[in-house]
Amino acid sequence: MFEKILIANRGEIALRIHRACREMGIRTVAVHSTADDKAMHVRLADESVCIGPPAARDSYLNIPAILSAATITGADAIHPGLGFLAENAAFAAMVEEHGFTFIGPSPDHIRLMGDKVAAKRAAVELGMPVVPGSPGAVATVAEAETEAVRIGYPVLVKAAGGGGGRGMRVAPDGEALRNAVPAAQAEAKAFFGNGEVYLERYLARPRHIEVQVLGDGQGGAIHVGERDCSLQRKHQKLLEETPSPALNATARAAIGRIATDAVRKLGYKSAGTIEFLYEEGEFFFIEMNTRIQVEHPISEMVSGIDLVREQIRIAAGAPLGYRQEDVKLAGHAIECRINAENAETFRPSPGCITGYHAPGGMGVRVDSALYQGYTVPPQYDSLVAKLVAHGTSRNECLMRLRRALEEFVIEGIETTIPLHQRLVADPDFINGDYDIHWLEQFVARSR
Ligand code: MV4
Repeated sequence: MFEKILIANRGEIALRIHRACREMGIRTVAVHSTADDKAMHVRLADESVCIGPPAARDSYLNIPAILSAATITGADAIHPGLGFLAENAAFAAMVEEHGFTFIGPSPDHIRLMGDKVAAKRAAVELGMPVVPGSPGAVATVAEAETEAVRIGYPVLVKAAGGGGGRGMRVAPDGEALRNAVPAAQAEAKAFFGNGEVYLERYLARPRHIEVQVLGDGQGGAIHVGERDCSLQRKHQKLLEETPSPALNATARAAIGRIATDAVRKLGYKSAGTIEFLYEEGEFFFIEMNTRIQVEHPISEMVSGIDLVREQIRIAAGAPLGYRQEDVKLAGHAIECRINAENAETFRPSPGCITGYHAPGGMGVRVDSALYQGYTVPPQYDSLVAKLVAHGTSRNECLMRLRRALEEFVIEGIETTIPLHQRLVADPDFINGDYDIHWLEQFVARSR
């Protein structure tokens, strides 16, 4: 097992990784920008190294500085967390070339899933259902039109280098497509340095359901249930829950089986998430994320499996500590993402935390790097806390969540807590009756 891990991240996820390391008896190295010298992840780590100025590109994305920090502190392994360098295949390769272990999948798997056209082709070969679409990238408007007629309008033009919703365009007819293709190609080229675009049938009102998987690259593969991540706005998730209110036991077992079969065939080694759109009883693969995700705690709450510990064990060469029949999913869990933003305008609200009290009690977990007197810097993501509730039923989970939202005190900055309070009181939400577009309407009418 590793003796020392460098955590190449900040905020709540850096803390989350530190906690897993501590429990495993592994020492930790924090890295930080000059804006983060008083951050909780730096305070808790055994050692810390300043790796640059506030701008992420000069610090948390500064590969030479991170590798130097690992060298001078004698770390064995590097955990990238999420965001920043977590899905950078070149970084993963460099980490290994410098003699450290990358706590994540192989560079080849990161690269494969980063190219959405290649990922979709792989998904088909792995036996996963995909959205009907062009077999690969479309090079010209003429080719796109031929494909669109075959697929049927409306179609969605997507960027191969994209993901997370950037560079997508809906084309309801041929005329729209003739504009959408060159526009999407230009945008994709400018944004991702890859101008390739492909077409899919546009699903009007799907839910976004993702399956948490673990693979050990030695034939071991499990899933830890699904998460319903449909409650999002501008591709930013607000609240996630597991199990999905939309699935019955048969559908759940089917999608879990499809995901684990794919992970095993791929020889995938680490934690990952396979994303699907779900509409009218059908699943369609869209992407695979090769990192630990923000919403991983809800899967931990229903399974009792420490996903970060499993990532570390697997990276150290251990086989998976669980077989599928050992995975018992119990009860219901919901995560509220609490951002330092105005709850109506979503304007960022960095600043000093003048008062702080986190909720606790039965079935409540808070992952946050906040403390009273800390100043939330303006340079990074606005996520400041994840409030996770667990209950034996969805209703019990919701009662605890409402109670915990009421208890939570964060003073000195604005947060999205008031929005969460409105959301958990809404009849549609209470009935589990929502799709990927529902939250936008809710925000518009609740302002
Ligand atoms: C789609 C879709 C409808 N039809 N694909 C957006 C993010 C990217 N990962 C995939 N996305 C979508 N792909 C087809 N064929 C609608 C979306 C989409 C979406 C998906 C998941 C969560 C939120 C979303 C918000 C808008 C659009």
